[in-house]
Amino acid sequence: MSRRLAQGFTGDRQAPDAAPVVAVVAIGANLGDREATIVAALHDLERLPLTTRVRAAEPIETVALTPSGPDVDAPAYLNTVALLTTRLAPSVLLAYLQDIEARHGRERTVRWGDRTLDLDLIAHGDVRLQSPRLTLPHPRAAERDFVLEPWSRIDPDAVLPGHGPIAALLRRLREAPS
Ligand code: A4P
Ligand code: MG
Repeated sequence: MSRRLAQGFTGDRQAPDAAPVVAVVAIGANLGDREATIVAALHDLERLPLTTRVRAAEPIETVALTPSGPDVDAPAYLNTVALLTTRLAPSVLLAYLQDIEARHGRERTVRWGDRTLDLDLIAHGDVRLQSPRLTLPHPRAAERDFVLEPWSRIDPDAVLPGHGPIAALLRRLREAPS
């Protein structure tokens, strides 16, 4: 076991001999061949070190959410969620996710801009963490239908740390006036 990969760069304190945890990765794409990119990204996730299992939901088509709200004229997203069984520390996993995004042509221009691939770390076991590079759980996950819906399809009983069962979060989102 690599101590550095399990311990992280920023003191995120995953003990080197810690049991594997389930990490939740949200995947989104709204440019290029979205499906092919997502399939390739899932293969990349399967090849990560200290990671033994990757399960993903069937991708769903979603309307682009922009800083000014949902935009039906923007390219639509394919969104899915992958569950990784991993011993990688959160900060190390995030660095791998950003490397995979870059290899699939991700460019950062405007906030919430169109992208070939976005990989967000939604949760890492029950870790709660706030650092300049990484917040866990992902600060907007509880409000995101396009995260909670695919996640609930592969793990209906999942809990978002600090927010509660994702089934209840989804119900609340759908009952909220839009
Ligand atoms: N960062 C901090 N915490 C995390 C985390 N838990 N996971 C930092 C990933 N990154 C995290 O991210 C910006 C910075 O957040 C990074 O430098 C990282 O260190 P980014 O990937 O460069 O940019 P982003 O994804 O545009 O930012 P953000 O604010 O995370 O975006 P959101 O909130 O995820 O929204 N509409 C649909 N239908 N489907 C989508 O998937 N996605 C977005 C992005 C907007 N609209 C969408 C979708
Ligand atoms: Mg992102």
